[in-house]
Amino acid sequence: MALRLISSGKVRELYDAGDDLLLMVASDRISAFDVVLGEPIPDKGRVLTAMTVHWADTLADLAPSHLVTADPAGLPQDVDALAGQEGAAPIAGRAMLVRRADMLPIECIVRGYLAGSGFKEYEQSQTVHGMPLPAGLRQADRLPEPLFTPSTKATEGHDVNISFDEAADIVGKETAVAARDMCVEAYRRAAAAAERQGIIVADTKFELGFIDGQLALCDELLTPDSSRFWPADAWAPGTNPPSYDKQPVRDWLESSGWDKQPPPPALPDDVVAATAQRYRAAYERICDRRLDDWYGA
Ligand code: PZK
Repeated sequence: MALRLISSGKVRELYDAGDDLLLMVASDRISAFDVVLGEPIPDKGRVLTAMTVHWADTLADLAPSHLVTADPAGLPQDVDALAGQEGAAPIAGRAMLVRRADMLPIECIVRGYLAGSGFKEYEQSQTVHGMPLPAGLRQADRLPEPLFTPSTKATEGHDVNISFDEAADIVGKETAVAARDMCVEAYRRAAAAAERQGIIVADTKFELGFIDGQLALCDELLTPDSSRFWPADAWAPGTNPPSYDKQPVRDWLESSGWDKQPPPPALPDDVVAATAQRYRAAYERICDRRLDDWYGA
């Protein structure tokens, strides 16, 4: 049976694998300033997949996940036909078989540090996501407690922040409470583990769904594409810390004079190589594993 494409994101594809299973394939594509660049980052798809599997395993006692397997031996036979279709790197190591879930129509974001839109809001109103915070916090400061800051999935453009009560109106109070508790605890656990490895998880986005009536972690888990990772040694409150993974791309694009409208300029080889190195280092440091030990090496 051929794998039918269900959904194509900026950097990932989702296929129907039959029997209530889906195949999620992470490409090597990279986006910056909301635009997908023309040059793939070698091994980026393997890094995202390996990290997701690492976190699904690490958090397994806290929450079930949709993951079935990333072992190429356990994937449907038809995956080999996909590589040609995508014209890209081999599928091994960047594909995950997952269980189909009834997805919650909200994004479950947890913020442990004051960054991005959270910092902008704080500057204006001393709140994050409408929640009052102590005075005197600086950009990149650690928050007193991690905050659950859900949003709705916009079909186009940026997601819209919603309050906890609005999330409860959408998914039901009981589910909203369970989602919040699961995500905040998963963030605490992952952030503490990453911190021991010298990486700050400033914030992260979870996607949850029901599988067999149980709330489960779905989608990618605590990857550079769903999280803000900062090197702890470059972290300083009052500054905007560099992104662990994408900073070479952002810096080069900023210095290129690009107006941030598509099409983006072609990335030079040295910027691609530096970025690939950062993704590899992110996996090896945060997960304390070697990328060469992951499928598809
Ligand atoms: C699901 N997405 C986002 C879009 C991607 C991913 N286990 C699941 N069951 C049902 N639906 C989804 C999942 C998961 N994960 C995830 N959309 C639907 C998405 C495009 C490409 F890889």
